[in-house]
Amino acid sequence: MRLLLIYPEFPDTFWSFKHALQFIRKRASLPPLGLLTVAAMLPAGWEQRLVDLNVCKLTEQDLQWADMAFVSAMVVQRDAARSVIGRCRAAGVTVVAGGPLFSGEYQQFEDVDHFVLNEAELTLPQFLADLKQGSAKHVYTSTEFADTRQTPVPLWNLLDLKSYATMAIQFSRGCPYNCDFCNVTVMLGHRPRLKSTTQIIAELDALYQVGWRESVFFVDDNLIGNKRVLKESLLPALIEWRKDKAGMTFHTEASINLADDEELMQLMSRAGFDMVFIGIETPSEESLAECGKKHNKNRDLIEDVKRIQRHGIQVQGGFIIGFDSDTPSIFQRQIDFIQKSGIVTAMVGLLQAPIGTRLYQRLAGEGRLLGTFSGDNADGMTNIIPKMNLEVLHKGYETVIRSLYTPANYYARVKTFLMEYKPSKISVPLNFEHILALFRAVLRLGIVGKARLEYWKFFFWALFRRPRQFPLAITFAVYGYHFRRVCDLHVM
Ligand code: B12
Ligand code: SF4
Repeated sequence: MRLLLIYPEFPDTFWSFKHALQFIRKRASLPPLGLLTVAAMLPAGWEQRLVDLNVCKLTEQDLQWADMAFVSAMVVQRDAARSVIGRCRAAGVTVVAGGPLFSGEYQQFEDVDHFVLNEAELTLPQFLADLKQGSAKHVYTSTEFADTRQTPVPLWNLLDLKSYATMAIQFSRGCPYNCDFCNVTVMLGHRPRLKSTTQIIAELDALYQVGWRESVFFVDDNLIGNKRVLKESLLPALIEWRKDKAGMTFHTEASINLADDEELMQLMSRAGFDMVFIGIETPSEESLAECGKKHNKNRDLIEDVKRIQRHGIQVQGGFIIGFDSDTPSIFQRQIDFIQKSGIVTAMVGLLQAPIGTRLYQRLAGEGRLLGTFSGDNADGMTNIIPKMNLEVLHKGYETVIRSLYTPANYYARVKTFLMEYKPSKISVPLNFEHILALFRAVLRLGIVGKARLEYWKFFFWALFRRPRQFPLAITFAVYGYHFRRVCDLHVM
């Protein structure tokens, strides 16, 4: 069997980091971990080629070579996935589709030969067995959750490592909480399913052996879903593991109650975690109650963020506008909150209702749904009929985005963050590519860029006031450039 593993192209979005990646001459921020994991579950005799359309092209030669194509995608890649499927079909290549896009809405894709949905650990073996017998069915699905202790080490050797800014590994799936807009729990359940510490060390060893030294994203829905195992097993093992290693900082996603646990923050920092994405959502207590985000209620969210920052862990934040309880005052409240928190990477989106969520069911019952979820949380679109006047909501949203990403506000936020942040000693060593990136930033942002005055003010502030964090400061300047470009695309 000759197999193509195809990952369709992402549009130009907040998280694509497309405009920032060119500074470090990388093509994509992260690899398609789902496909690499599936690749490791296939029979040994199969020949496999990975075609990640974010880093290379799908050529006619690829299509002529292949017997079969495995396509993976999330909703934001919907259009690109259609186009890939069309090309495979036209070339007579059998198409097998899986991953979050198809698990949620496979009925919308008529041209796919076989859907192998939900977690491949559960559905792929039956497909492979039927395929061998010549009796493969159209749809394979499961309502169970997989035992991740059986998940194999992803096939890293299929990747062109040089094309990626970050690598990805996964320790757990699922989240114990129950926010009504979130489809993580719909797809992956409430009980965090963990890999063993031995599995994670084996994955990191495999990455280290292929030469990876840059950052690694633990793509868990909520890394701290099982704190006991983290504290007693994984984090001590990671601290031990990195003693004779260079580089390889970690980042992840977690809930805000990380800020309540001094020991956990300390262990994470020592293990090499320097960044965490947290769903903060809103400073409005009413809206937090409405969406069931109980763990964010009745706390000083700004102080929580700062406490995490002081442990050497940068906080990225997700924010949502358009809850039923939101009034027009929410726009300024969100701006003030984000500026004060020093959350530099603030992903602000309008409330959307993904299929299968509690929110989707409630709004369907109230006749308040408008088509499907666009797949991009930060494109200023919504598939719900909000309580607030839609025009007021759109205008207010635009004001929030524009305000947060003006050079003046953006750099002010970076400074707020750098004043609070206490970096740990673990970092990715500077290399020639990083130095070149600094020169490209000077050229693009300091000479050609429209915001060059703000750039130079910030450059010298960071150089003299925060010299140890100067590389991080320049990285933020580059991210700011990306965010401004994306804002221009989405909120004009
Ligand atoms: C890493 C990640 C990203 C990375 C993407 C990196 C990349 N190159 O893929 C980044 C940070 C860029 C990202 C961004 C976004 N993401 Co994202 N992301 C994730 C995350 C946390 C992990 C994905 C992952 O690697 N999982 C590990 C692998 C092993 O799991 P998997 O891919 O699902 O694969 C398994 C099965 O699905 C199946 N499978 C997968 N593909 C295939 C293919 C075949 C043929 C077969 C047989 C089986 C199969 O087998 C695998 C093993 O069981 C998931 C949440 C999650 N837990 O999965 C969200 C998730 C995929 N993201 C999501 C969303 C909405 C986004 C954003 C729109 C905004 C946001 N909320 O962050 C943006 C849009 C992307 C963009 N660039 O514009 C949603 C997708 C919802 C959907 N139905 O599509 C998810 C599910 C989180 C959520 N519930 O909100 N994301
Ligand atoms: S805490 Fe995050 S991952 Fe967990 S249910 Fe809420 S939004 Fe989803």
